[in-house]
Amino acid sequence: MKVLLVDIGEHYGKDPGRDYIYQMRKAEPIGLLSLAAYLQAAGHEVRVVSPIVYIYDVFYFDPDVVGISVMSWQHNIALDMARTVKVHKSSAKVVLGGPHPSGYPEIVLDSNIDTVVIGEGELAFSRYLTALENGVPLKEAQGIAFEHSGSLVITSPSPLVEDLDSLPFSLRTKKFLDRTKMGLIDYDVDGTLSPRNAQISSSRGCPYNCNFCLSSKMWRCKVRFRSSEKVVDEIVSIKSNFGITFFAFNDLTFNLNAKHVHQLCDEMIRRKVDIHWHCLCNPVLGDNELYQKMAEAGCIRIGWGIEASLSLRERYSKPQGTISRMIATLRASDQVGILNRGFIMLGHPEETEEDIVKTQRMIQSMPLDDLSGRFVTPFPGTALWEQYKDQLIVRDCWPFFDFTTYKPIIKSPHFSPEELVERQIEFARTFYTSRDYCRRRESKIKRFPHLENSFRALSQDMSKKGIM
Ligand code: B12
Ligand code: SF4
Repeated sequence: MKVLLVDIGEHYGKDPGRDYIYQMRKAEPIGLLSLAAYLQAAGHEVRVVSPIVYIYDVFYFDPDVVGISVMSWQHNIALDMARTVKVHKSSAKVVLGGPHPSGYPEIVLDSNIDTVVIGEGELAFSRYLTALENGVPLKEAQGIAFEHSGSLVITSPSPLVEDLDSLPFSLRTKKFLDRTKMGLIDYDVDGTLSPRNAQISSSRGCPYNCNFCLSSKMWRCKVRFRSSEKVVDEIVSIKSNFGITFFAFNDLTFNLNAKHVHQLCDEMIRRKVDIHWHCLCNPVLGDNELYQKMAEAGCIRIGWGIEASLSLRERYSKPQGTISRMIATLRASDQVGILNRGFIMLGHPEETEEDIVKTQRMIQSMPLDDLSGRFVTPFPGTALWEQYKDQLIVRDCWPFFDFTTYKPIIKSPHFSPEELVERQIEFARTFYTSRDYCRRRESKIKRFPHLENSFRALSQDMSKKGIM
């Protein structure tokens, strides 16, 4: 079959407000590129395109199926695209996948959408295409949602790919890699980095079930690992084919299994891959030895899910053990020269002024080099959505547009949305201008002089935005 896969990316709805805390890395649409490789290997003709050219391909590539990957903020854009596809080629099936439809399969009730694929796409989408080709009734395909007589039908879950090593490498292209861009603090760390970056996975899934996160819906709390040999084979092939030297691991909790991380790092060191990379970690896991090994293998920055370790109430009730553990972990990675970025969320409806002050104090005590401040966002499919879906601040005509984590979304009895934005800016300002932070930064540059560029770039950006 001919399958056109569309990455909505960041082309539409660019909102300057979204970038004010830090400049986000731009990445290739790795989910679609992984699907594309799998479908090609299964004999389909596949093309992955950006939204600028998709309509050209609807005419000239003439696909049987148009697949669109959707995040919540892209809800209306996906509906518009589906409508346009149907206007120009009514026989093409429109299939949505990715985080938003996985948590909000109701989107399939829109008359221009034929099917939603829920969660991991390789097996479910490929089997759906086979069912289409063979005229098998949709209800027999697993892991999908469709509309029948005005009602939503969700079929039984699709099996997950058991052996991740059996998947082909994602279909990288120069076109998508050339559009990628580093975030600020990890840009040009030692004057040799290319601003481009590639995403890579060493695992899928996360065993935890944080109330704001979609991971359990998408990957069903089941963690699967790739062998270190395969991961490094893929890194080596991307580096030699495209000259990429910076890699972003998209594992949900990279440091979940210390043995796996040690093996992977040993393999990178043994094969002298000579790259830089970053990953997302849980600050209550891992020890000095692990972070030492990661630094030796080229890790330059870790994004720490502070929220993933502490719920709002935990932050204020029994935090001491957890917070000391987090500080010890952050110190271990700080000591080997890794940049520590903390992810923190404000805007929980229970949060009071006093709570924000306490959170600030907690963050201030941690050896963090930069902060990514977000607002609590109840994505459909999460426990938080069920709790707060009736207390949202939304634009009527564009219901999910502000689901980017950069705007307050839940009505708060304590703050107006404007006040929350002010509090967030103030939070960042207090963090970056505090004596503790300035001392830490100076000490880090003294210990690791190659990081000076990164800190300078960050300070310039923060002062441009009026934060520093
Ligand atoms: C790495 C990552 C990023 C990276 C790279 C994103 C990218 N372009 O790949 C960066 C830092 C750039 C990023 C940015 C953002 N992210 Co992000 N990100 C992730 C993370 C941690 C991993 C994603 C990943 O690489 N997965 C591995 C690949 C293989 O999986 P996948 O992309 O989901 O694709 C599979 C399936 O979804 C499915 N599939 C996907 N598309 C399609 C399409 C079709 C037709 C079909 C059939 C199937 C299908 O098949 C694929 C293969 O199995 C997830 C966490 C999570 N739980 O998934 C959040 C996550 C995707 N991000 C999220 C958000 C909100 C954002 C931001 C809006 C803001 C933010 N908070 O960072 C921006 C938006 C950027 C944009 N393009 O608009 C949310 C999305 C929730 C939602 N409902 O919208 C998630 C789920 C985290 C969460 N809060 O739970 N992100
Ligand atoms: S927030 Fe992080 S730790 Fe929590 S469920 Fe999601 S991926 Fe796992």
